[in-house]
Order: sequence, then C-alpha cells, then structure tokens
Amino acid sequence: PVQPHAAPPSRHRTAARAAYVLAGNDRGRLTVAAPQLYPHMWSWDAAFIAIGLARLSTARALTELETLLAAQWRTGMVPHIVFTEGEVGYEPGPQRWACRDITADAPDGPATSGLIQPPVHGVAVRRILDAARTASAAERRDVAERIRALWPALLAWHRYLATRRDPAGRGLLTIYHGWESGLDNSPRWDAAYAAVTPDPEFVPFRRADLHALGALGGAASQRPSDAEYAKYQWLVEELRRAGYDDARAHRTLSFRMADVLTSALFVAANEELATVADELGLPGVDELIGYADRFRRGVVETADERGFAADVDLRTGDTVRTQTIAGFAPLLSGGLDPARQRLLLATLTSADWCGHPGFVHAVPPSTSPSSPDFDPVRYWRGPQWPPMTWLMIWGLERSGEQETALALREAALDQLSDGLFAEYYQPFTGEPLGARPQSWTAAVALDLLA
Ligand code: 9YW
Repeated sequence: PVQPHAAPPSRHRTAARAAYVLAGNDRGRLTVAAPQLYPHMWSWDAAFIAIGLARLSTARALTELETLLAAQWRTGMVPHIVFTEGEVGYEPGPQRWACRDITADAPDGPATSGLIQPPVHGVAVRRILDAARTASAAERRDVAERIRALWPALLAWHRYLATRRDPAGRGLLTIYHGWESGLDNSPRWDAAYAAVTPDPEFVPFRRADLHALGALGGAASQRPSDAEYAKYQWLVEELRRAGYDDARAHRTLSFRMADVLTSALFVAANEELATVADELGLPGVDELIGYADRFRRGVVETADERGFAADVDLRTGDTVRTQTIAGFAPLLSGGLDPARQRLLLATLTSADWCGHPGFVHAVPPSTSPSSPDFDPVRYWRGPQWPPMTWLMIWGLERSGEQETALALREAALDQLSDGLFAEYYQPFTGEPLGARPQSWTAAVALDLLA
C-alpha cells in the first residue's frame, strides 16, 4: 500500500501564499490578472484562476467563469479583456477599443476588448466539477446547477470558434492579432508582423505597460519593443475599421494566422466539456467531439517528422516553423502516432528545451535557447511561464506520460517555491520577471500543490 506522507512544510507555505495572492487580487466577482500591470480580467487568465480557485472554493471558481461569460458577445465570442470600470492604468483601454460604439455584437454590460484568447475555459469547468467530487451533496448540486446555467454560453463560445474562426473547416483557429494567441511577441509571429505596416498618420498611444513595469522595478527589455507595440496598436485600429466583423476581418486584416497552440487547446477543451456534458446530461456531446476530432486532425497535420507542430500564415499560405513552445501542441491535442509522440517527448526533455544544462529549473522555456530568436528576459521570446508549464504537465498526465509529467511537476514546484508568483522567469538565473504577484501563477501553484 502507498504510505500517506505529509508535504514538506515549505510547500504548505507556498500554497498558503498563493491563496493569499488570489485573495488580494480578488475584486469580488473577478480576480485581476496582476494589480499594477494588468488591473482587469483577462480571458485565459480567468480560466487558470478558476482552476486554482477550485482548490479553495468551487463556488468562487464558478463566479470567475460567470463574470467572464457575462461579458460574452452576441456572436458567442468571449472577449480577451473585461475592463474594470474606472481603471485607467492599462492601454489600450475601453475608449480605444470602443466596441459598443462600433458594433451591436458587443455586450451592454462591462466594456470589453474585441479580441479572443485561447479557449481553456472548458478545462476549468471540468476541474471545478472534479473538485466537487469530494464535497457535500449540496455543494455538488450547486456546482452542477451553475454549470448547467453556463452551458449555453460555453457551447456558443465553442460554436463561434469552430465556425467564425475556422470558416474553411481546416481544423485550425484563425487569430487576428498576436495578443489573441496569449503569446504576444513570440517569434511565431515575427514573419507575419513584418508585413504589418501602420498608416503613416497613425499615432501610437502611450505605453502604459512600461510605466507600470518601471514602478515594479522591471526593465523595458522584459516587454515587447516599441516597434512591436506600434504594430499591435495598428492591428486594433484595423479591427475597428473592420467593425469587429469576422467576415470582414478575414478579408481585410494584415495579420491572419492559423494558431496551432490555440487549436490544440480547443481540442482539449472540447473533450473536457464533452465529458462534463456526458456526466451532467447536458446537450452537445456529439458536436463537441466533432470539433475535437476536426481540430486534432488540423493540429497533427502541421507536425513535422519529430511531431513538432507549426503555425500557418493564412495570408501567404506559408507554414511557419519556429522553435517555440507552441511546437508541443500535439502533446495537448493528442493524435500523434506513437513513434512521433516519443520523439516529441524526447525533444521536450532535451537540452534544446527543458533539459538545457544551464537552466535553474527544468521547465519549458517559451522559446528554445537553441533558437536564434531566443532572448532570456524578453517576455514570450525565452522566459519560462508557469501556466505554460502547467499546461504541459496537464497534457502529459492526460495522455498517460506520467514519468515526464512528474519530473516537470517537481521542477515547477521548485520554481514556484520562491513564493513571488512572478509573471515569468529567466531560465538561466531563475530571476523573477514581469508583473508580480501574477494571479495565474499563484493559481497554477495552488493546483500543483493540492
Ligand atoms: C499585455 C494577462 C495577460 C496574458 C497574456 C500576456 C499578457 C497583456 O498578460 O498580455 O498587455 O501584454 O501575454 O497571455 O493573458 O496576464
């Protein structure tokens, strides 16, 4: 029999600190992503936060998803930012997006952005349902009822993605902006951004992010560059001019990428929701499984002989192969043949990735240190991001790769035991970078420690 053993005290301390961080960033019905740098609700952060909160209170975890989904657009789109009224410390803010003035599809409630982020919400729903298994009958009933109430919104979100973001039915989701990938300035998007040219009259707005990071003692070298930011802002302008209309966006935007990581996460979320539907007797199981199958094929089709996946530039038709964490998308979607699955795992643990001998913690960097695009401090171009590590652990556990998952989990817990819950980490020094404390970092720590 397995001997029960207590976790070392430092882990308890880390869990307690993580809970304290989430409580501190709690604004009642939502948790801000990071108080100084990101004082609003971000879509995929909210899902990770709900995964962490599920370990503390299934009721509070559901509230997080309810708040996000209350800001859903009439098209089914779940916006990437839900703005906190009166908060002016983030750009672009609600005035710049002006969604409600531009389209009747935007909700009447809180102001939102007009973009998406990766659809990991279904993963959170399943985790909340699972967390309720050992709860009282009353709590289980409450969780089931609230998931039932959210169900039409969740289905509409997945339907929006499967139709408007993949009109050609190729099994890959289109993004209109690097921000939609959640991996903003990843080298994945360099080639596409090279073709984005702001109008000469376009006046870029102020870099509130640099100001906020400076106040935290961080350097501009940890954020995207000014040249990158001007393009990010210009794409928002293009989207406004397209009236936030998907059909027009597909025709007119100067950035249109098929995002393989977002697509793989969509596969996983469809599978998780299908399981929830099956358990709670909710409609849509076949539809969700159909989406999962279609997008799994789409993801696997991009993989090379080592199983490493790629994005596709929909404007040029080019397959864009970069040495970024998105290459591991098939570990999240499944569907690789066993030989390539083994090769992809070997790549993940190799010196080009987690196993680099110079790394303080053997967790995946956002970009491979062997890539010429690698930068150990700049955002998605090298640093290690705890929610990405969480996703890899989760994907590995789900596909039965327990040994690799366990090694990653231990390394992740070591990294998180600094108790700072930074936004990202320098792989060679272990230095915490970006915002801190960052809610989703605390949330994944809580989940991993449970
Ligand atoms: C920004 C909130 C968000 C994350 C993104 C990350 C960053 C916002 O922060 O984007 O203005 O740079 O790239 O994935 O959701 O944590």
